[in-house]
Amino acid sequence: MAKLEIKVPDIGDSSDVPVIELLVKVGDTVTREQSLIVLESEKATMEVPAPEAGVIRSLSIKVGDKVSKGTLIGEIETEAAAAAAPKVEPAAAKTPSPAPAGEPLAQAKTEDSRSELSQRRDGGAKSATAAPPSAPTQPSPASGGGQILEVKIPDIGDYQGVPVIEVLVKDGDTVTAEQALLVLETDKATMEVPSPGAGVVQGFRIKVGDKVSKGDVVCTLQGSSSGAKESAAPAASSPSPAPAGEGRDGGAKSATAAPSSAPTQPSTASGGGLSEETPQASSGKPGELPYAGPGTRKFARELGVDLTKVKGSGLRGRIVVEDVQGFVKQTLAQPAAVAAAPSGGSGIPPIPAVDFSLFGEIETTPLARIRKLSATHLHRAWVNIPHVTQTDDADITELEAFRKSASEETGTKLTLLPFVMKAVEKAMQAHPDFNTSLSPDGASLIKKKYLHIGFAADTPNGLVVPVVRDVDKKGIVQLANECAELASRARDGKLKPDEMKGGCFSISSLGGIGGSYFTPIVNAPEVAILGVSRGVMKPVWDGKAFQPRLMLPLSLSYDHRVIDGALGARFIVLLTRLLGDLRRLAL
Ligand code: CAO
Repeated sequence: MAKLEIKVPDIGDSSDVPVIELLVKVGDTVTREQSLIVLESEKATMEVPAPEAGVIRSLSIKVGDKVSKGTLIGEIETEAAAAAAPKVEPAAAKTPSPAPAGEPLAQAKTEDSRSELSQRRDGGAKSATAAPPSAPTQPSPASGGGQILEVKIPDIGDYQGVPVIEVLVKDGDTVTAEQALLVLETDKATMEVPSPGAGVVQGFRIKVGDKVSKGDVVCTLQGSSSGAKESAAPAASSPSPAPAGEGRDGGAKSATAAPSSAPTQPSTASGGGLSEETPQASSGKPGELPYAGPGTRKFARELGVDLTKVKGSGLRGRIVVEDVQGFVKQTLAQPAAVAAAPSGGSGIPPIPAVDFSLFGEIETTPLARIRKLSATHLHRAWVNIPHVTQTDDADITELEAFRKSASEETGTKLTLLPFVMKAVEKAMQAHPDFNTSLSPDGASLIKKKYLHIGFAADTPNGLVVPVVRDVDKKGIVQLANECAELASRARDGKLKPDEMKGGCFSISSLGGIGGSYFTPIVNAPEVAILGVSRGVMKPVWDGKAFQPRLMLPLSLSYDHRVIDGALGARFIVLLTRLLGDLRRLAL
């Protein structure tokens, strides 16, 4: 068993980088490469992994501390470390630890980077031949003045095939130097690739999900007069994560360095190889992108969570895994709330809650089940169906006289409802589009070869719609009896569920109560509903004089996806004729 010091590895030019998250505590058993802490510089979010598997014996830093290369993070007790200790020396040399051998390696690495980068820059600025594949840009003269820069994926260490998780620009976009073009994500780091200069994006060839490596062409930038130089300057001052790739190369070159060297590099450094003078893949918060670490991003992606909608609770609003979990819980809870709520959903802001007790005494009573169900049903129909309501008056003077005498003759109480029901049935036969439903995908019309009509019944527990079957096969007296019987059982709450299903059309009769026209809501998936109001005596001009006539206000609402205005008007005109002329109704 041996204790191994864990130190902050080479994090490029950055120093005093804040620790924003501790992912382990003393006593935790960790695996090799497991992330221990999260650092965040201006441009990079970096996770520092464990150099070996073992037990965390001490932690010397806390959230908010500022660390630089070589800062002691803590100690890990590991048998592997003890066994490997002699071999690891070169690895330690690669780490940013104060080990004497470490510095030369770290320096060499930095120098390598610089020399490679200056080559790139020289190549970019002076000649295309000098530009190696890793060069991010290849300026060439543009016909319209300025330069055409070929933007490539910069050195992202020895990582190959890094997934693109976000594309931030498209062809034709004008970008400024340093503006993020796309975001890459390794398992440990999120990196943005900024534009090497100002110009217009052309030939953008990367899409989300593509896997990219150093040197892959991203796009060209047209009209960039300052080109690579323009981008190089600001990059120089930006913190550049350590070149893990090279670090790993170093590890590979040195047999003794073995794997232990790599973990001491911040994993963000997988975006390494970045220099002060090149457009670089920088990790971390990319402009308007949600502020979250790679682990959180991965977690969010697995759940299909859009991080832009999640509020971060971490330091400076950083989104952490718990925020994503909370968002998912809240989202899952919403549909139930929306279904139960009288408003909300469909992107429509809900009606704000009001504390009515501020204005006087109140009493809150839970809604009856039927009322809650019909609220949901009506709301759904109102929101989903484009309603049109067409009104007209039917002259029922003769019908009313007949209704009264027939009631006496038959001994059956004949209200207006069965007459209206029969008239509706005849109008539906004439206009079969009223006896249809739209398929759920809205792509076809389902024609029904039966004709059942429901009627709205007002009950103490709320509105129900019993359905009279095969109206076309029944006479007025039978319809009157069935309506009375169904209405009576509806009021007593004794309707069977099946007796409220299968309707092709609905009638809502408020004539017994009063009022004139109204806007009935289509009883989906039916396509139309007739509102009947109270018949009143009105003076009607017969061409010679005003005559007192009993006029019945009718309000026909229909689904405009299925029934157009002309058909709606034809239907209601036919209905008034049928109700106005008993002979037609008898046909
Ligand atoms: N014009 C004038 N008088 C009318 C009339 C009309 N349009 N409709 C009914 N009447 C009269 C009836 O003839 C009856 O009078 P008498 O007792 O003198 O004969 C009286 O009003 C009561 O009739 P009714 O309403 O009890 O009977 P009905 O068959 O016409 O209606 C029913 C039955 C179940 C439809 C009705 O009782 C009912 O519940 N209506 C409310 C429907 C409703 O709430 N719709 C709204 C749905 S959307 O929220």
